[in-house]
Amino acid sequence: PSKPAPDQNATEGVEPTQMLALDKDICLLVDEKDNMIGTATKRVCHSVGPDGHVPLHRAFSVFFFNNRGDMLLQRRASQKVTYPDYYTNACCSHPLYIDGEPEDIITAARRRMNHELGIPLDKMDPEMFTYLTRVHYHDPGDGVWGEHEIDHILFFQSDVKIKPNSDEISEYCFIPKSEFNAFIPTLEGPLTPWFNMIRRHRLKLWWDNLHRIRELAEPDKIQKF
Ligand code: DMA
Ligand code: MN
Repeated sequence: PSKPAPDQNATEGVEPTQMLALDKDICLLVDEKDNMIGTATKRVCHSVGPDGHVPLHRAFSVFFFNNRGDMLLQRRASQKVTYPDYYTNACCSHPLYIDGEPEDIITAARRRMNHELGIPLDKMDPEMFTYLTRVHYHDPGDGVWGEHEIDHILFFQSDVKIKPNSDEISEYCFIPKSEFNAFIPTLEGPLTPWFNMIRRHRLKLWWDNLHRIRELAEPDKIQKF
């Protein structure tokens, strides 16, 4: 039996806003050095081909800490197309192609932190974000919807009040660093592949150095763990 064509991908139970975004949002295709080489819909960028291939595109992941240094952990809503019900970092999405131009990473991060976490734009100055590094990873997901990204990693620390959007996030909590390792195995769902990769390779180093996080930035690197 052959795999469904991209426009027949299973989307039962998926909420209308998520469905619309699949064809409305235009993502940025990149090469392995993160040079933009074109554009494609969010649907195309997340459709797993018969050979397991997913088009490489640009993304971002925000790790959010309060001023005590506790980290926001969230559970993706059941209605998400990719990785529904997975536990993950505060906010992830894609810079889009808007009005004939590629959106920059911080602009995209502020737009999605506003949409997903309800943080007012004026409480997120661009300078509050630390641009840490880039991670190249591929994950075939459920075999229909997957990821293949150059993921730009951002840290954000603030005591700003959040109001999570239930279309995006079903659960959340701030977890103290000292409780993190014991807490993860108690979760009743998997971790997203990108969060798990960063957790294994970098999170401790970065979390231990929150007070001087800018010194750890390696913006020119593209890591493959
Ligand atoms: C995509 O995140 C980006 C990464 C790093 C996986 P997402 O699936 O949460 O995007 P969106 O919220 O736009 O659906
Ligand atoms: Mn993606």
